Amino acid sequence: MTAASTTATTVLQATQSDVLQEIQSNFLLNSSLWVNIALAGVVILLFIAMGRDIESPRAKLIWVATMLVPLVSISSYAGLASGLTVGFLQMPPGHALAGQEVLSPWGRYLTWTFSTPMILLALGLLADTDIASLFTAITMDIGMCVTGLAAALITSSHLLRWVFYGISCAFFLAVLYVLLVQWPADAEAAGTSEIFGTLKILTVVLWLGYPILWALGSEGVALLSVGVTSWGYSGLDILAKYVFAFLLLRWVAANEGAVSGSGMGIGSSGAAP
Ligand code: RET
Repeated sequence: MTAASTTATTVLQATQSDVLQEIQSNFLLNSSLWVNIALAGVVILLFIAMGRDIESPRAKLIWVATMLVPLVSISSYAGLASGLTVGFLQMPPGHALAGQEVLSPWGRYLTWTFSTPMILLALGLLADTDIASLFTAITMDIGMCVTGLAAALITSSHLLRWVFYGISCAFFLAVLYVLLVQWPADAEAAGTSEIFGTLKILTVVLWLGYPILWALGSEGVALLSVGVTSWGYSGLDILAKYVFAFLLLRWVAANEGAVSGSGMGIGSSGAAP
């Protein structure tokens, strides 16, 4: 090992353990992460048990997509709690914490790129929507998460942080349009409108909390501390992921016949005519 690479390794290790120390010394932040790891573990076991008798391909696909939500979550929170996906960022001039090193749990925004499409896939399959509409919702959602990650990571310009925040909100509007306008009609035709209506309201109301929290937290105007913001996200996650997924799976397990028919031919065994 050369002297240069030894130094680089030492710096990297020092940075990650610094981050870990900072997380562990902040009880509010640390507890917001570990509570979710424990909860995701319990939820994974519960969902395995709830889905064991599901047989039809479309219902199975809904179950796998729903299972992936706590699976991604436990990995995401383990990444945050270990300090791997958390870093110190120096905020640019103009930001409320300009010049300060702020702890940024950027791994959250990264892993939403994997978890939120699963939520939408499950909802789209429940509504038995068409593939173009499903593709639109999922790609717009990925766009929202990736540009939200960019907004959090930009340290070169305060203005550009908010420009990316605005782009992310524009993607979010497209997701909301699909959820509120297109899929309710599909669910009506598929005979799943009652449960879809409940899950749609839960999703829309809770998802609106995320950009509000981002704007108020240390990434945005810094009215809320890192620990309070993290508990805010953790609380929203508990409802938007675990409670949402539990309601969906409980319904699917009890009403498998209603989601076993064919529609767009994605989750169903029969090919589209
Ligand atoms: C950000 C900031 C930029 C603007 C917008 C956002 C929206 C985030 C949302 C996240 C939902 C996450 C869920 C995670 C579950 O695993 C990125 C906060 C619009 C809606 C449901």
